[in-house]
Amino acid sequence: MRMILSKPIRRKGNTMWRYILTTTLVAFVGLTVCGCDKGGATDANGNEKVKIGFLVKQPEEPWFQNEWKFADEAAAKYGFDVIKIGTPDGEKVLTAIDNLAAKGAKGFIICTPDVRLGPAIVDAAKRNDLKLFSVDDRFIGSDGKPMKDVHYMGISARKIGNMVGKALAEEMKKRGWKAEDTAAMGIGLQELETARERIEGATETLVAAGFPKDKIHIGQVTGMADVNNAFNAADVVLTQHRDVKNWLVFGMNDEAVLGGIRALEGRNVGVDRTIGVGIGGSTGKGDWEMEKPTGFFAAVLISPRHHGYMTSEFMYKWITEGKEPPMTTFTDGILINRDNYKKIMKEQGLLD
Ligand code: FCA
Repeated sequence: MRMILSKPIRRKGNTMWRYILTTTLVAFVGLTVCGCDKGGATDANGNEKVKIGFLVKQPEEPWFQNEWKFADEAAAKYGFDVIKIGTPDGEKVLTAIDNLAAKGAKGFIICTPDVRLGPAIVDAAKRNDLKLFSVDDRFIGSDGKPMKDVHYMGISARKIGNMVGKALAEEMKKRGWKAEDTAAMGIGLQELETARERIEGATETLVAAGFPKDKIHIGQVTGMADVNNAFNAADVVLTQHRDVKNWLVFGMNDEAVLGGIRALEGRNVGVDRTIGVGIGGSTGKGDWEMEKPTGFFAAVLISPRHHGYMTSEFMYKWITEGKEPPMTTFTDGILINRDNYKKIMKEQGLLD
């Protein structure tokens, strides 16, 4: 290029062209670097990519890893960037929101570590001019009620709980277990509305199927609903009810049920005396990958694709087209077990 340009130009002109070329080059490099400095790649047209934050309370849990994975799929389709941040406590949430704004993000999706942080998160989003979408765990306002003015996607918790109760009752019948030999244990997380509804849903369906209400024992997790905390909650229930032969186990998620099953195994109550039905699928399937069956009998598979892909898509269109997402979206589940989980999870894009 330089050669062609320099040919017809006299020396003075030549110097001038060189100057123009050099400054253009410097400006071009400068612009590119400047784009990187703001933390953003550019799209095919050289425009800076839209950035969307995705904050989750338990980044180690497969459910949340899947949400991130599907958010990335939406990002690849539409050409935006997802900034993924694990925020296990309130301080981390607020720092993350400020950081997102500093990086030029335009909005974020969050599963909060504590639903009572709702009003503080709304304030932080407003202060930083960020659009906000809550997922999985619904914010609670200062009046103690769900914040219905914050966009939200959650699972149809009661309905999914009903599916759990039905699966437990049917399998108990199939095994011919007598009511007098059997008790049920539900592991919940009291402060979480979606968890309460899941537990209530399972309980009401068990009772409707004829299971005695006074034999349904609920344990509450302290902190996050992971297997360890659920194990501890289950241990309290089992210590209070030592004389039970067979156990039905349900909970707010797979982790809660697995905690219950591990606690039972610790007391030598194994697969022949346990029916556990989870909610999630991705963590529970670990038990189905083991050669020897455990008490984890089935799970309601819920959709991280919807909660990850769709929420990010909603947010992207909100930012770029001004299209406001629906205020509330509730998603469904599918009952899976050791025999059919591979097929169904493949169909749902959750297994290769
Ligand atoms: C809550 C639970 C998760 C998952 C999600 C849909 O956030 O903690 O395990 O069930 O709802």
